[in-house]
Amino acid sequence: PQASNNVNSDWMCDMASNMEQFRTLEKNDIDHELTKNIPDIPLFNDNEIYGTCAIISNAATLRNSNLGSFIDQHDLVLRFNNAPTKGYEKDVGSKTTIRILNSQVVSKPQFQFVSSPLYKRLKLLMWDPSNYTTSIDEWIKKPEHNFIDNYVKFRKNIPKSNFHIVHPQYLWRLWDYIQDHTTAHIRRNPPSSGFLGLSMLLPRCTVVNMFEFIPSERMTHRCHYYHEKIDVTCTFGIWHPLAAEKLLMLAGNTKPDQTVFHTGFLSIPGYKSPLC
Ligand code: NCC
Repeated sequence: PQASNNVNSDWMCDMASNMEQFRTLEKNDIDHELTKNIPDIPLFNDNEIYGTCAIISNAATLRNSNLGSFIDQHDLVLRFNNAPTKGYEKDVGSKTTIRILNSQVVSKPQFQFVSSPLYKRLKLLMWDPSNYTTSIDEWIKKPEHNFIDNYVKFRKNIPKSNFHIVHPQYLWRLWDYIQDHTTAHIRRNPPSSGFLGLSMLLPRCTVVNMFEFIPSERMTHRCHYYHEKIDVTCTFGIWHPLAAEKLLMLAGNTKPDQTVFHTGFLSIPGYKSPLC
């Protein structure tokens, strides 16, 4: 097919104008050891704009996709958590500009966050869930996962690292946005790292290509491309409002079905797009 599907980028343009701006924790948000260690440099400079951006899900359907060299051609590549590239280059590429990590990855010993080479020489952004009504003071006293020691350790080991933390209340503004654009009631749990990545990149990229967020014909019950574990909730959601996120992504997509379901990616125009 040549033409695009029914392009409905209304939600995406609405996101541009109606959603609170992506926000990371700042030094003066709270007086705490954590915020003292936030880098002086921002995650992105104001004028840091990219042409093509790729967001690589951790989905098992990436296996045998052969998308690696196409992914590596993007100006910016975003990956998640502990997803490896080594050994999987043919399918997922090798370039990584930024990683979004949930606080389990930063805190749990199994991920060896402070020592692993996976988290070096790239931008890092982490998030930790809070309750909808929790203040930032309450959250910092009792985060969901105790990531603070490892955050501080990492920052002290590598003072030049560009490693920021999502403002916990921003996650709830993003959740509000999803609920406001979804007919069904969604669970009151923060959006997944994938949707957070989209909201972070839409203002910075001319186009955001999202790989295997909508499962392609390689659909499997396995969870991740780098594990054999069977868990279909990774794809359809159990804790995050994952299905609602994916329907919004699909609503903003400009690519034909062939690209989404056969090749394995969808494409969302960035904020500066003339479509808005
Ligand atoms: O699995 P996860 O997600 O690391 O995947 C990153 C993003 O890719 C998209 N995804 C993933 C698998 C799949 N089959 N389909 C997908 O669409 C999702 O958008 C997802 O956000 C996370 O979001 O941080 C998450 O992290 C994992 C886990 O903590 C890490 O992988 C580290 O092991 C969570 N799983 C558990 O806690 C058991 C998952 O709920 C969310």
